[in-house]
Amino acid sequence: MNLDPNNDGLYSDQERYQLLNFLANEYPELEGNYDVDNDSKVTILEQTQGRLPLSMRIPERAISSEKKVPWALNLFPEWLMTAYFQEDAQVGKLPKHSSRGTIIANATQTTDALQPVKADAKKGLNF
Ligand SMILES: [Ca+2]
Repeated sequence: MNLDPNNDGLYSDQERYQLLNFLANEYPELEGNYDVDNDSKVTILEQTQGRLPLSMRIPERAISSEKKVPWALNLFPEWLMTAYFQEDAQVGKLPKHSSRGTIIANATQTTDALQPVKADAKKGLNF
């Protein structure tokens, strides 16, 4: 079972769709119409709107299951109030950085000399 085929350590909307299908097959009480717009992706909004957080609904027997779901920082997006991912930034200077999470607070830095820089796709941001 590979729930992170793009291997970036996060759940994309396509991967979240697969993750929720897997969980619904393993734990029928988690079944739900997550993919509201039928695009074979599940956004965080689709996952969370109108229901309790996934982390509160996963049954206790999942802890002892042989089938483990890979951990990712955004496995339970409801835990992320505001998070900034290097994947959301383009290489180069960053006058702004979009956030993810329950509270969206996009970061901006208008002073050119103080703008962080992303030098490479997977080497973080330098402040
Ligand atoms: Ca969808």
